[in-house]
Amino acid sequence: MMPHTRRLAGWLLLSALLGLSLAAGARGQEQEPERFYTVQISAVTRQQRTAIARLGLAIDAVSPDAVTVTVSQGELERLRREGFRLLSVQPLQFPIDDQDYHTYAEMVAEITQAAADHPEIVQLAVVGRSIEGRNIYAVKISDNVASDEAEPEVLLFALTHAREHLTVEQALDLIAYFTDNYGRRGDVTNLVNEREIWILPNVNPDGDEYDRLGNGWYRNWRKNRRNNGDGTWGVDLNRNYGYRWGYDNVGSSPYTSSQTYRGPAPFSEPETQAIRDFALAHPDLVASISFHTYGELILWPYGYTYADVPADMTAEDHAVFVEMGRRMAALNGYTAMQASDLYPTNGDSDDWLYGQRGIFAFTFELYPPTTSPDFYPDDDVIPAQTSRNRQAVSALIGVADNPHKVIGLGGDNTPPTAMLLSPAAGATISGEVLLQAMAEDDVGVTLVEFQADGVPIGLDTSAPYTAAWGIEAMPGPHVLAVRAYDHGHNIGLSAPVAVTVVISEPTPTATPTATVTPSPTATPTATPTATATPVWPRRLFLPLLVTSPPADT
Ligand code: GEM
Ligand code: CA
Ligand code: ZN
Ligand code: CA
Repeated sequence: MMPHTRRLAGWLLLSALLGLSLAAGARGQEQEPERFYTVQISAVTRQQRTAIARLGLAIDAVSPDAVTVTVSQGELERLRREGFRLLSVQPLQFPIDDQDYHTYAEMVAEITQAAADHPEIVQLAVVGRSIEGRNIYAVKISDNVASDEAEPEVLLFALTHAREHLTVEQALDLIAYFTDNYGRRGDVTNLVNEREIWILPNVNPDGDEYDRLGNGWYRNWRKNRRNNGDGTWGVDLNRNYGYRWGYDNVGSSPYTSSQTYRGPAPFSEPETQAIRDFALAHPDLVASISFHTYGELILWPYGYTYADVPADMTAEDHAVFVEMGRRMAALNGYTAMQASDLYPTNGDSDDWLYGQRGIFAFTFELYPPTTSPDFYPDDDVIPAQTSRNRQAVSALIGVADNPHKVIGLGGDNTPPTAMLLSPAAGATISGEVLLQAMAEDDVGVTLVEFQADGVPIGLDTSAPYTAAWGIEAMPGPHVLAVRAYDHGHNIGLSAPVAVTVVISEPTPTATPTATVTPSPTATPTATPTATATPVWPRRLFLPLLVTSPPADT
């Protein structure tokens, strides 16, 4: 057909210009990437949304009056044929500037580096292989990382869907946050000590690689890279899990060409098998988050039914999902709801993780909130849109000792009491400040964080709780306080203590007795000149205050 031939010729020329190889014959059958459109379809009722879901299209976003889908040329023609009211049709935009996104190889390099930098708390594992043989990595973050301790475990996994590249960045941000702040921030240190955090940054590496054409061009790929044997490729991994798999043809599709093709059998795909086997091998897993884009949503099970509390969910568990959804949404500004309130799915990961394993399984739909810039936001949004979720994720990890405690059903809900014993309020201190605190808890204090002016200056895990603050360079008034943590990650805050620091010769013998991790001994770039003011500190101890102010609290 003429138009097709011309399009193919155009693509070949473009490929040559961009230096792309047409190795597609070896790996796929697509000689040119299909054209895709972002389409808004008028839909006001759940029934209308369901009619759209029934087409087997992947729904990107739902607003009160429209459903946004990304469709191929052929699917667009079908929508028009079947009389759907299309509010807008836009060719998919591909940003050129994607340099900061991590390819699979760059992701592997990054997590390998994290393990090398933090060997005490980071360990890599390969939990499976993709259909094309790529490793599916898990990053374990915990104290005594080499041993499987009796600690609650949390699973965070990303890139179920190939084009949702921001989710890899989300996983990498969390890895950096939990490792780089270990021994610095009390909240992070307590979570790492008291939990086992498992982060799988890329569970669909084949799709991820396939989606990336290079030079900022993408294929808008969603599924894995299964050869369906009929000229079509890919299974929707988020329809392939074995809980009520294939429950109906609305929440997943039996057709191989569909974006929501559920595969020939439950867990037919190695990528979903890897997560299934991981969850079965880790009985301490109590909560999970599957990261997707987009919509800025927090979703909880079930997807297979509209019922809020069906027979296979307890009323208590439902109340926990609602409460944790509410708490996390308050921390990241997303909207929390039951998954099927968006649209029905069957065979998704959360339904299996909860239905089969009782795990409090959430899906986060990351930035953006609406259809622009859909799956391919510019890389400059990465820092803000991933760090935004640190506290929401931490909140889920924090209650993992017993999620039912968030609705008042058992668990450790009682915060420690904490008090700064010295220095005394109103004290004038010359040189280094030695702090001592008292903390008590019904179950047990796990960590004490010392703060000056709201910023952590020292951590201690065992009584007597002490820290030394080398603030010789910062004379003036300061407010000191103590935060104590327990196994339930409850926080007790002491009364603030105001002190004044004056300049003097520091005491050379004063050293902290015990800290979790030695304070970083970062050398300042500008050393004081020899002619500088008298009795300026001999030790160039840079307090944490200067080297690493926490980004948020
Ligand atoms: C969703 S994620 C699944 C959430 N469940 C329901 N019922 N909405 C998907 O898999 O279609 C969106 C996405 O792909 O990001
Ligand atoms: Ca541990
Ligand atoms: Zn997705
Ligand atoms: Ca307690």
